[in-house]
Amino acid sequence: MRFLVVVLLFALAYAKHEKYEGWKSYYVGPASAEQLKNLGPILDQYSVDVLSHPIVQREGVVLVAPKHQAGFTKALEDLAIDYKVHAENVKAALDYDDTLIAAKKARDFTRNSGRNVPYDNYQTLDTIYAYLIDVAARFPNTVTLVNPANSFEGRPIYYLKISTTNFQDERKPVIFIDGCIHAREWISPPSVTWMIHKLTEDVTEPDLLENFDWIILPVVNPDGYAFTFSSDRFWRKTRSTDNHSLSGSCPGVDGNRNYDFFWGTVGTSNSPCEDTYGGSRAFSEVETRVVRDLLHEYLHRMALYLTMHSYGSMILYAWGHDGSLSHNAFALHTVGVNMATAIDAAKLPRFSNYTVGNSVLVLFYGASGASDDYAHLIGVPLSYTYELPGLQGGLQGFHLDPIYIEQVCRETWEGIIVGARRAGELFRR
Ligand code: 0X9
Ligand code: ZN
Repeated sequence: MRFLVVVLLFALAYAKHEKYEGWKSYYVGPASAEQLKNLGPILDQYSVDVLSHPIVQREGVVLVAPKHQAGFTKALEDLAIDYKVHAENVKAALDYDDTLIAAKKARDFTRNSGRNVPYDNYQTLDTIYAYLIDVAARFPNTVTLVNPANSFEGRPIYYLKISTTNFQDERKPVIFIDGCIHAREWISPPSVTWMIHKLTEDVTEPDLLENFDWIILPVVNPDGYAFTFSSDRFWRKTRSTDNHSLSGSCPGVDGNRNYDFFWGTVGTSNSPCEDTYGGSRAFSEVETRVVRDLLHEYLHRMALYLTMHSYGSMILYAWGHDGSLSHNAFALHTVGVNMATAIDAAKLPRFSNYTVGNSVLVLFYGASGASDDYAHLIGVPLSYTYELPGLQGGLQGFHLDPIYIEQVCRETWEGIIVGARRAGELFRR
């Protein structure tokens, strides 16, 4: 019997990531703006899945299915765009990632006698939620746990309100930070939950707790996140099936194409089988409606909204559909640079410096229906997408090795400190 269980467990472990058998991943490094522009249509033509967006002179990482590999590499060669293979077999690289996660878990287990926190590894939704519930119970004077709605599949969506005055002091600016609208961007929940840690368990910047009211929503898309653990590591969307006649076989909507900002126009697909499917209408998804409602509820005093994605070490701002600049572009840029400079000063030398700018001008692709633009459109003066750091050249897997998670949390917090203080100054004025 025991033998059977072992065999079964083994079989299960090896059945994992099966979908990616034979897929390859590539570093792609456009040398000029011209090459970056030409790359866009190639990525579309070969249904390439972009894990990290290439920018000029900084390579990105993309996934390519077996049937498209020959065409894709030929197209790059024809345009003299630099590329190299990152993983010969994506399934094997994912298996390798799993061993890194398991190894760190085993090491930590002996250190902290089995207590898991969401910022020491890539943790399950249950572990993240247990932490939120625990913090709310331990810090009842400053923390309130809220479950505004459940996800499409019925999981709670949770956020924490952190405030020394229970959100009663209307003069305080509100800062709203969310994470993991894109399910596969696993570095996002640790970075966001670390902020909770820094505002509760380890307060080293008391002014941030005293002077601001915080809304922190670590996992906008719990269904998608759970699915990346159970079935498909690279799942990006929600898991809804009520958008389209094809949604039964192709579930989910790209949450960051579902907001009512030039919805359905640029860098988005109207096919539910695509990763950037925008949904049947703006705010078709309960998950994006939760974020929308929070933005509106506290809009009159919301100074800063951040949505944490990965990866690429970038801080991006409006307008993300056409590259035009908002009236607040100067403040957006200077505060963005201030945050990036603080992070760069705290980062490890092997991580890239942050790039700051309008998202179209940095990424060379427009995307409508994103949360950063929607927040800014309705009046949040400072609204940004963070693309957190990711894989560094030379590593074999796709996750940032979990040994670097805490580093990313710490350096990102340095950016938040500066961003919050600058937002506070601007808001008061
Ligand atoms: O494409 C996205 O949604 C974001 N990149 S990601 O790799 N995390 O998917 C970038 C969004 C930038 N913001 C806007 N285009 N408004
Ligand atoms: Zn993302």
